[in-house]
Amino acid sequence: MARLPPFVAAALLPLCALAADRAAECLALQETLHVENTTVLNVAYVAASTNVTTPGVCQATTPVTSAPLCRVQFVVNTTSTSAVHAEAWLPDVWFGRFLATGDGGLGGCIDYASMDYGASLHFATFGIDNGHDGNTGVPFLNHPEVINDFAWRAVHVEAVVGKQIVQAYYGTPAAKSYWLGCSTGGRQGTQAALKFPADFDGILAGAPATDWNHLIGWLGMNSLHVGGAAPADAPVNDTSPKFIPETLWPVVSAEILRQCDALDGVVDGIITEPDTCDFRPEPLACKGKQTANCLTPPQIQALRNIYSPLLDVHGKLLYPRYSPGAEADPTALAQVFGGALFQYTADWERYVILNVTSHNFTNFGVSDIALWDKINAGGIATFDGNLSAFHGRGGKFITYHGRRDPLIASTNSKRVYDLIADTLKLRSLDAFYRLFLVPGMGHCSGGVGSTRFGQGNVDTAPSVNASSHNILLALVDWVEGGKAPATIIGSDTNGTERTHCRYPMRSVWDGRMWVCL
Ligand SMILES: *[C@@H]1O[C@H](CO)[C@@H](O)[C@H](O)[C@H]1NC(C)=O
Ligand SMILES: *[C@@H]1O[C@H](CO)[C@@H](O)[C@H](O)[C@H]1NC(C)=O
Ligand SMILES: *[C@@H]1O[C@H](CO)[C@@H](O)[C@H](O)[C@H]1NC(C)=O
Ligand SMILES: *[C@@H]1O[C@H](CO)[C@@H](O)[C@H](O)[C@H]1NC(C)=O
Ligand SMILES: *[C@@H]1O[C@H](CO)[C@@H](O)[C@H](O)[C@H]1NC(C)=O
Ligand SMILES: *[C@@H]1O[C@H](CO)[C@@H](O)[C@H](O)[C@H]1NC(C)=O
Ligand SMILES: *[C@@H]1O[C@H](CO)[C@@H](O)[C@H](O)[C@H]1NC(C)=O
Ligand SMILES: *[C@@H]1O[C@H](CO)[C@@H](O)[C@H](O)[C@H]1NC(C)=O
Ligand SMILES: *[C@@H]1O[C@H](CO)[C@@H](O)[C@H](O)[C@H]1NC(C)=O
Ligand SMILES: [Ca+2]
Repeated sequence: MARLPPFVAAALLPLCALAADRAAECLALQETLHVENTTVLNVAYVAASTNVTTPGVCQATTPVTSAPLCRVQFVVNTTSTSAVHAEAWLPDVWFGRFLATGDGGLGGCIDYASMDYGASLHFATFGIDNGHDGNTGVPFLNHPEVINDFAWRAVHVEAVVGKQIVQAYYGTPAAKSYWLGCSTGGRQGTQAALKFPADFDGILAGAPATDWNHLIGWLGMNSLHVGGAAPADAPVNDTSPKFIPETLWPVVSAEILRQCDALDGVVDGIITEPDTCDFRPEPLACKGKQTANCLTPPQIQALRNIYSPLLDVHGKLLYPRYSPGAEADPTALAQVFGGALFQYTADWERYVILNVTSHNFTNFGVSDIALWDKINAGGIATFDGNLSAFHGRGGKFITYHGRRDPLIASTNSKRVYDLIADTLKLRSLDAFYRLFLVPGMGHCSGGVGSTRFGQGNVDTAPSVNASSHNILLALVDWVEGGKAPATIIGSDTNGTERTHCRYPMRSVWDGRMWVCL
């Protein structure tokens, strides 16, 4: 169980007050809250479970099950040409902890689902729009300060301003501060550990979009491998001989499983270690007069390209290959292999790198990615192994990655681990940094297997509300109780559990059960 900080009894005292008093204290923030560069937009006391909708273009509706809480919407000017919109959800029952949440994709949408999750666990929880409204790159065009917010500044502003709001509302500072995010949120958490090591005591960074320039370039290259040369906002290009239609992908996935499912000793539709899967597409080639359920030579070559690492012109690794098996996730077809160029690649190239609104992507390739590296807008790369300051201040970092992630190769999270270990000259990072690899899981959640372990996205409720099964509570126990998580137990919707291992340990079937070796 996550322990309560020592002063929590004091923090809970106001609970005895009537809800009406609580509501009045909340609404008073509209007048009493004074934080530098910050304007309070709206304050509301949310007394009971209700639905809230993201303002602006995001328009996601999320049920607030964590009520009663005080909701504060505010905006922080970061420069004269940039601002971060943010929210605080301050639960009546507060356990003395601060939690900042991150974003997804090109991320301008406050992650209400994660905010509700944090508040339900009694964190004073914050969310940000990462400095712009909506999940596209349009606001970056000729706005370098908006790029800076996205690349590194918004997470710092969230921590600095958020902690002041906690102090103002509860009358005492948060005892410990945490980060929760996945995908872009995982990159934001990593960036915070690198650039602002004092901001968070504990960071939970899922499927991090680290090595951003190479990742987004690689995703675009994957679209191009199947001929998707059109910009993302143009009609899909399914006329290329390289294009693999929707009906053929299940044939590809079945062949991948035929070759690799049993490598881990169990035929269960899960490739526990995709890095050992040496998938060969040749058996899928059309033979004789066969035209159905088989692939032409250009399609076979497309698969070879997809399942090979991306190298620069000198043969140096830019980004690991696509994970065999991950193509079975519906997001793969919807966003990467569907015939349109991956949207964020099109957006980054146009709005951040070339500063144009339209561009011909037919010849997009590693030379473009070299320019992305050179510009490295806002220091977005987030590929730096020097976590010595975060380690030195006693910070704890947990990361996790689904091995069937269709958007970010989990192999890259191993690569980041190795980079940190090399940089800090440590054989193991166990003392402060742990990576849990999750067989079968898609991007942040979902997929096949035991993918629910309290990581805070939708459909991640664990079967047991304890740090053995809940990775956020495990982080709290590590930060506050010194108890590091050796494993994390995931469950599926039926309660079937599997123990997830921390890298460099492997998940091994011993004939009876999965063990970490
Ligand atoms: C933030 O910037 C806006 C627009 O430039 C301005 O109207 C507002 O007064 C600024 N707010 C603060 C608190 O500086
Ligand atoms: C809240 O939204 C959910 C869907 O997310 C919907 O099922 C429910 O009916 C809504 N509740 C109210 C009170 O609008
Ligand atoms: C307030 O904004 C100015 C720039 O507009 C910046 O220099 C200053 O650091 C900001 N203050 C805080 C606390 O972020
Ligand atoms: C789960 O446990 C946490 C930490 O002990 C607690 O804050 C939370 O209220 C519990 N949630 C449920 C649904 O029991
Ligand atoms: C486009 O603008 C960004 C700043 O927003 C700058 O870093 C980049 O160098 C510009 N690109 C080119 C090709 O000039
Ligand atoms: C579609 O792909 C083909 C072959 O790769 C290419 O020649 C054509 O230009 C593409 N069409 C568009 C609209 O990008
Ligand atoms: C895009 O570039 C390719 C290769 O240079 C060329 O064949 C094609 O016509 C161009 N498409 C457009 C719409 O200009
Ligand atoms: C890592 O960063 C620290 C400052 O936080 C610096 O003192 C140290 O030299 C850096 N180490 C390496 C290997 O770059
Ligand atoms: C849960 O059990 C049902 C009924 O046996 C089955 O149809 C379903 O596929 C199972 N779900 C998972 C995630 O295994
Ligand atoms: Ca298997």
